[in-house]
Parts: sequence; structure tokens; C-alpha cells
Amino acid sequence: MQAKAQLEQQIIAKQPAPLHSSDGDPQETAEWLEAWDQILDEESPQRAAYLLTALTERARSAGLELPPPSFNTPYWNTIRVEDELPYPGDLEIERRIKSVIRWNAMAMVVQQNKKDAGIGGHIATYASIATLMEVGFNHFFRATIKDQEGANQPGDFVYFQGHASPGIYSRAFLEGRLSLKQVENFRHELREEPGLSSYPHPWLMPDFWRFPTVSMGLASLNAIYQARFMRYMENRELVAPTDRKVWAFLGDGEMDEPESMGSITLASRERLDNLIFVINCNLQRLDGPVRGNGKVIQELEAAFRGAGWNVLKVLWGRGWDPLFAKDRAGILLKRMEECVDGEYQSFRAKEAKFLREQFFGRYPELAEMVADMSDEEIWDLRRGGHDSIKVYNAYRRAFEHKGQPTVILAKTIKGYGLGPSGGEGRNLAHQSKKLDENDLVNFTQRFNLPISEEDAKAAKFYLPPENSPEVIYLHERRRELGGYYPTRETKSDLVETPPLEFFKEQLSGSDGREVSTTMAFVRVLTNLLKDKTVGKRVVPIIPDEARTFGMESLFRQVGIYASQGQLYQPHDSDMFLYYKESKDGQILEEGITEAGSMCSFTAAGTAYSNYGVEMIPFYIFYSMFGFQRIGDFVWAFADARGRGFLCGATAGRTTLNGEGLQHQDGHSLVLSSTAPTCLSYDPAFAYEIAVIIQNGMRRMYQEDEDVFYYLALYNENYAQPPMPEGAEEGIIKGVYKLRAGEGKPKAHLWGSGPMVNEALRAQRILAEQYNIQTDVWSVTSYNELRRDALRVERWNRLHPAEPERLPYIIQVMRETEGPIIASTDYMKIVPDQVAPWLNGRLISLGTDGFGRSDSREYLRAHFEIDAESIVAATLSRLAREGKFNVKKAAQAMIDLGLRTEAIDPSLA
Ligand SMILES: Cc1ncc(C[n+]2csc(CCOP(=O)(O)OP(=O)(O)O)c2C)c(N)n1
Ligand SMILES: [Mg+2]
Repeated sequence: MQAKAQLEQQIIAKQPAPLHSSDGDPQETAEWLEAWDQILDEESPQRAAYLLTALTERARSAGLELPPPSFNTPYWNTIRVEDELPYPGDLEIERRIKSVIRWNAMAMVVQQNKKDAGIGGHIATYASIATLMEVGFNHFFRATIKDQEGANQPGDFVYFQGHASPGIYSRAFLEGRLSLKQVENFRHELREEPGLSSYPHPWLMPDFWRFPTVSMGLASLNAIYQARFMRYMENRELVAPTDRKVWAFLGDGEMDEPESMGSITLASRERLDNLIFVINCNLQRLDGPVRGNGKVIQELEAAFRGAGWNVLKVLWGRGWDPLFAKDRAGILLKRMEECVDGEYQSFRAKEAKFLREQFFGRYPELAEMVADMSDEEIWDLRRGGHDSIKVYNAYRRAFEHKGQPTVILAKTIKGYGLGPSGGEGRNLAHQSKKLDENDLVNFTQRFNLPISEEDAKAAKFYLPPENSPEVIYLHERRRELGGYYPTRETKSDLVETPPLEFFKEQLSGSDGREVSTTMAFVRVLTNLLKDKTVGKRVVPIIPDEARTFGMESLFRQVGIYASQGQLYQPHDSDMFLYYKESKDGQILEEGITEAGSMCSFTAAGTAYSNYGVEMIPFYIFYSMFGFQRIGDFVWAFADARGRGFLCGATAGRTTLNGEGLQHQDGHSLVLSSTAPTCLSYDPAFAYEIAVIIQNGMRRMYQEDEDVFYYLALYNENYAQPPMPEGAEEGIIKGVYKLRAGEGKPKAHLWGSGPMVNEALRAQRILAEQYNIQTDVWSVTSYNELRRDALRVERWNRLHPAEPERLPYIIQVMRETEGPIIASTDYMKIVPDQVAPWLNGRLISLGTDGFGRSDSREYLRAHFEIDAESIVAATLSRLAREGKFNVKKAAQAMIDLGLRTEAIDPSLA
């Protein structure tokens, strides 16, 4: 009966558009409906639904055009009142705790802006999300989870809405985990006392924050891939399975970021029932309403439901329940359906009278429904996201739901409780940082806070006594859930990484066989995967270019991770290297999503903290589609103290040749240099790769350093020489001498990546045709050389009385003379990074400008980085220094084929 009653209510309320505008035979319609009602009553709702589906299918196969299925449910709570579970906590105490947290969160921002106008901060967002947070803190977010062996695993993962951070701090303050000084120094991190970072930044608060979230859109995608990675760790038996959850608290405005919704089908495809999104639908973003003319909640519901998610709407607080019960004719719902978000915002931005007149007053039946309610009672009709019972029930459902991820769409009010000056429900809410005295006092009254008027006006912090029921309750709840939250684990299970000899294949050269550095890298990876100690920790991540990089042998060797195993026989199963998918597969073959792959890299690169297991991710991608596409994710990765190897394959603006302007990368090394913890390398040879990877593994996984690596990997084949004796130090620090000339060098030729070969060719031309001896150097990292020099220079600057120290680049080059000609397949600014320490000796040749499709030979001539251009640059410079005949230099330009009058390639 209940199901039927519900359905009736829905039918009346929704009034779906009829197939034909008029009912030609009402009697027949009534008979059908009656027959169907009978089945619903006497058999089961399932049977009734089945018949409808069968009829629909029959109609479709008969070629009838039916209205498209709706992915929306009515504008009410998904969970019916009669299905609600009682609240497991003490609502009154929790309300008091929440009020204190609200107050201190607001006070934190208001105080800061009083003493330091312009320091910023947000009050309206936490005001809207407080109940959503508190129900989580009191009843859901677990700090540790015991696994089957009884060992503790870090608990649930919560991606907090970044700019709601004052509320999270405020709770930790009440818990006694943050000091008064700390909260007084919110957004003041550089004073004597420690302060609190503006937003969740593990880099700045490594014991506290786990996930950087404040850049809109990153939390959603990272949370999805985190939930998937959790399954990967479980399926590969690297951690025991638990019922731990990944919660992501997101803004409704934030959902407009393409990253927010871009991978929601992955979550449903992977059946990530460990993933819960909570979207704080306060209907506003920064400037104004998210969907003034529409309904963001309905839009999100349809999108998520269509993508296969379990959707729970929490729209109306319990005060509305009796009104719904009275609403036999469905007028209340009809009114709710017809209002757009802009109107909902106005109802709250004004006062009760307006709400009564404009919302309820639209229909006499509605006005009648609330006629005996006072303005105060009407004003107190809450939105679902402000009602702990409604929120608890949604969380509980989400927690228990199996087979699908859940999204909770919680309707709230931005700036809830802050009053007009705090911007409650108003367009300016987001920017509001101050409350006038009147609103401060009102705040304490509205939330029953025992704060004197004087203290209220000064926005003073308030803490209830240690032995108050609130504080006792607060601690007790957290004890029950395993400890305080958030916290971040800083310990990791460090591993013994392989010694350099492990890489002997790369160190001894290729015996004349022509291989690219990408191939050399794949061999390194293959061998690491076989290693007993580190092998299982390696996570190869690829966005659909494995074949481009010659990695297909790994498919068979370690398998592609597929949570369902392989449900088909691959067409190439008769081949040795077939496309093997398996439940414990090791490769994350992500398909064409660089952003998604970066999120997998993030989950793996922070697993040491989040799962207590050091994982060693190698994310190999098309270099052009790396940093410039997903740079913000890389920034967040660095903030999260991520470790791992980013490998930009098909590197170089001329080494990748036929692909042209959109593909040929000449600037990733510039972009990678901007991430403070990223070490950027541009290796030329297999042994350089081996030395860099060995060193990187040791630093990250054995010595616990929070750094990561960017390697440029090229696809040009050439013979790989054995490592010259003693080159390791220079490879790591950034430069070493590769081949000395026959006599005293007049100039020095620097090369990076495949340009080392051009430098070597130039060395021969200069010696044979111009009788000029030069030394050739391989520069593996201009960026590391620069960073070292900057550090030394700073030290010297700050210690003027101490003997001067020498940067590595000066130590290496000070005994040399003559110009230095650097050739790179990247922009000139890459070598230019070390110019300040070379007394004007450096001439950079690089690939500034748009790429072109052509062969390497033509491209390198075009960008003037080939051997001929290196020779020309050397002669030209020597001529200007009076060390080479000027006329001969001019003639050399012609002999070498330089296009002296052509347009500058940087402008072409
Ligand atoms: C990528 C990015 N763009 C812009 C911003 C600036 N910004 C911070 S909060 C905000 C509005 C957020 O609105 P919503 O997601 O609805 O959150 P609410 O505060 O309403 O809960 C904006 C635009 C940002 N943090 N990240
Ligand atoms: Mg919003």
C-alpha cells in the first residue's frame, strides 16, 4: 500500500506530459490503470515495474516514439520519512558543538580581517556545510580501520571542500588539537608562532591535511581515482580489503569544472561503492547563483543517475514533513518544482514575510497550509542539508549502498546563520569576511551561544570548558571512530632500492645497436617489475600510448588491471604478447585521459602515507599532453608530497618529427621546472636514465624524501654508449664532460637529450674543417644546476663574512675557457637558466616557436639546433671575440647551409 500511495503522490504531483494531449478513451485508460494498480497492490512493486518495462519494450519494438526516460525524481528527498532511521547521537549536544564550531570558524576569519584587512578567508561556505561536516565527524569519518590481520590501516579518506577549511580548523581547535595561537594565526603562516594555511595543503601542514582540494575540480577527479586505486591495492593484495570510504565534499558551482564530472562514468563502471560524493548545493558560487534560471540539483541528479550513480537528494528538513503529509493534492511539490534556483535564493535572502507571500502565497491551498504558522516557524523550515537527521540518513544509505558510487545532493543556504552583513543567501556571501556588530550578536542568539554581547561584538573565540558535556561528547565520538580527523600519516614503509649494478644492461651500452631512450627506459621498467623487492610496488600508468612507446610486452608480463578480470577472449590471445587484462593486473592502462592518469599517479605516489605502502608509480605519457594539459594536478601532487616518476615520452620539438605543431613538445621542461619538488632531467643515454632512476628511487623510497622526477624520453634510435667512468655525480647534478677534444678546447659544446649527438657531430666538423678543438658535455638537468647555484648564491649573500662557496656549475666550468654553445630540443630558456653563472659565455640554441611537420634533419635546421648550427654559432662567437677570421665565419654560414635571411623560427 505504501508503495502505491507514494506512487500516487508522484503521479499527481509530476503530471508527466501525456503522450497525446487528450485522452481519447478515459474509460479504457481507467481500466488499464486499475489493472495495474491491482498488480501493485496484490503482487509487488517489482512485478508492477516489470510489466511497465515489458510494455515499454513492446511499444519500442512496434516503432512507437515514447517520451525520453526521465532521470529526474520529484524535487523532494529521496529517502521517505517512513524509511528514516532514528538518529544515533544526541542531537541537542551535537547542535551545541556545531554552534561553537560555526562561531569560531567565523571568528577566525573576521578577526584576521580586522587586524589585517585583505588577508581574506571565507565564512559563508562553512556556514552552509557545517551540518554536512558535523554528521560526518560525529558518526562516519573513521580515523583508522583494523584490517583482517588486526593491523591498523589509515581510515576513511575525506576530500574537504577547500575553502570551508576554517570550519575544519575550528573543530580541531575545539578538540584541543590546534592551539589558540594557531587559530589566531589563520592565514598568517610566516610569524613567530605557527599559523594555519589558508586551504588544505599537506605541504604546509603535513600532519593534518591529506588532500589538496581548493583548486576547483581537482577533488572530484582525484577522489574517483583514489577510490579506484583503493580497489587496485586490495585486488593486488597490497592492502587488506576494508569497508573504508572515500568521501568528497564538493561545491555545486565547482561541478561546472570539466574535471568534476568528466570521469563519473569510471566510478560507476568500476562499481566504486567505496566512493561517496556530497555536493553542497547552496545554489550559489562566487558571483551569484549557480543556475539562477534552472535547478542545479535536478541537473546534477539527471547527470549522475544517467551515469549510473546512486543519487540521494536531501532537499528538505524535517519541518517540511508535516506539510508534505498534508499536501494531498501535491500543490506543495508543484510549487517546489516550478521555482527556479534564483527564486529559492531570494526566499532566503529576504525575510519570512516574503517567503510566505511569494512561495506559499502563490496558491491559496498553500497559503492555507501555513496560515497557522508564525513567521518564525516558517523561517525555521530548513533545507535538508541543515537537518542532521536527514543528512545522517543519506550518509547511512550511501555507506551501505552496494555496487554503485553514491552522490548526495544536499540543499543548503550559503552563509547560513550569518545574517545580512554576512551575506546569508546573498550574492555577496562568498566574499563576505566581516559581520557587523548587530549580526555578531544575532549569531550568538540564533545559535544559543553563551557569549557576552561584548565578546560577540569583538568576535572573540569561545571554548566551552574541558569538562563540559559538549567537549566530553566530542572526544567520545572521535574515540569511537578511531581518533581525530583529519590527520595525515607521515611514516612510510621504506624499501631497500636496487643498487646501481642492478642497471648493468643500461650502464654497459647497446653494443652499437640503435635504441631510443624511451626503449631504454622500458627495459629499466621491465627489469624493475621483475625485481623481488620493488617489483610489486611499481605502478606503470599509461593513457593509451603503450604501443607508441614500445611497452606492449608489459601487457603480457604483468597484466592490465581490470577489476572484473577479462570477460572476453582477446582476439590476439594466440599471440605471445596478447592484451591481457586481469584482476590483479599491475598496469593502469587508463585510456585517453591524461588528467585521470595523473590522478592515478597521485593516488599511487601518496600511497606511502594513505595506505602505509610505498608504491613506485611511473606515469608515461605523450610529453606535449603532460604539464601543459594537467599542470594544476601536478601542482597538487607536489603539495600532497607525492613521489614518483613522470615520464614525458615523444619528447623534443624536433625529435618527434612528423606530428607537427600540436604534438612536438619544446616546453615541458620549462613547465616542470616550476614545481618546487620536481627534479627535471633531460637524459641523452640509457646509462643516464639508469643513474637518475636509481638515485631517484633511493631518495624517495629509501631515504623518505618528498620529491618527484620528470624525465624527457625521446624516440630517436641511436647507439647507446657505455657509461664513462665517474660520470654518476655529474649526471645527477646536471652536467658532465662526455668527450674531450684532441687538444686545448677553444669552445665547449653542450647537448641534452638527442642534441648531444648533434654536439658530437659539431665537434667533428669543427675539428676537421675548421681546426678548432672543443669539448662536448652532456647536460642532464639545467634546472638542477640552477637550483644548486641559487641555493649557494643565497647562502653567500646571507653570509658575507664567510668564505664564498661555489655553485656546481662554476666548479665544473671555472677551469675552462671560451664560449659555451648549448643545443637543446627544448626552448632556449632551458639552458639560459644557468647563464648568470657563466660570465656571458653561454649561447643557447633551442626550439622556440611553433613546431612543424617534417623530418628531424629539416626541423633541426629550421630551429638552428643541428650540428651545422652549433658549428656556425661557435665560429660566429669566436669571430666576434677576435679568435676566428670574420670573413671565414661569414663564408662558413654559407658553407654550412644556414639560412641567414630566413625568418626567425621563434616567429615563424
Ligand atoms: C580552478 C579554480 N577556479 C577558481 C577558483 C576560485 N573560487 C574559489 S571558491 C569559488 C566558488 C565556489 O563555489 P561553489 O563550488 O558553489 O562552493 P560554495 O562556496 O558555494 O560552497 C571560486 C570560483 C578556484 N578556487 N579554483
Ligand atoms: Mg555553491
